[in-house]
Amino acid sequence: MKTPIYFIFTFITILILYSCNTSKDKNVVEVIARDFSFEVADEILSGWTTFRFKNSGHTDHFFLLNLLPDDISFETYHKQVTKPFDVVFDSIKAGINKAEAGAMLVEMIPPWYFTSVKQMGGTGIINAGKTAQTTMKLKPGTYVMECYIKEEGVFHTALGMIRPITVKEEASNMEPPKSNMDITLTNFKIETEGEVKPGTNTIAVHFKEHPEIGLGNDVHLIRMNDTTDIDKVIYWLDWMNIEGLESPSPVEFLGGTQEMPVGFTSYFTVDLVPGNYAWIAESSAAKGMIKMFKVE
Ligand SMILES: [Cu+2]
Repeated sequence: MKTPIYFIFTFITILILYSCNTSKDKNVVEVIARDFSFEVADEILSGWTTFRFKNSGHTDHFFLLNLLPDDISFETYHKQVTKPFDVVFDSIKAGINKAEAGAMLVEMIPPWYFTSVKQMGGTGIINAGKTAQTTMKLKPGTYVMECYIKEEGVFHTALGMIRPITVKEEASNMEPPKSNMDITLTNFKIETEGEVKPGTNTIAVHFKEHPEIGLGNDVHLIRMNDTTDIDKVIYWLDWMNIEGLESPSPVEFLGGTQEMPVGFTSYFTVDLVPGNYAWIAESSAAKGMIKMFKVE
């Protein structure tokens, strides 16, 4: 006959196995943004990964992940891709126009950047003190984590917010999260299906199209108030403008997702209270990629 001790022992064993399995299934990477660096593990698992991004700085930050081709090192990327952006922005400050700046970038940046570097997501912009959460599927490789908000006309990358991260062959068992709303990004539209509600929301973002030139499509979430000037926000999101991406931002930023390749989906989680909001894309807000909505 089975004694009560037997049942208690079985119950505890099941509980331990269940908790081990649950922690194995959750692949959460903590990232802390400071002014101006990222605190994060050097190596992380591949597969579905949730990034919890805490902005512990005094200014706006985000992160994006670029997957490097196998034969390109972080140092090469930093020297040949990141530095030219500093040079080009200095030239914009000195008076060249956007078309000239675009041509200068194409000339300075090696062709492998345009053909072989893949943007693999990241969080939208968040203000100081906030936390953002995003989930995406990553394959093994060397990634660059960066933030290019500006501080007195200097990109955060130039101040230290850039670093390599190795995504290992060893994969997580994690499944993608369940979402209560879907966003599809096309040229040049933000299409939504489902609704957000007060409380915690998980939004799936599907990348269906990207512009042929310039930055790809991404989406940020902003909360507006009576004094929000949306034209100012659109202007601010263009890094080629002198005050573009210069902290502090002209509106409250609550996260979102950075670009991923066509066919990919990323997820992000946000806590919302009633108010007026908008989905907005960094590069193409001026072309119509903005969608206002209310949370009631
Ligand atoms: Cu930053």
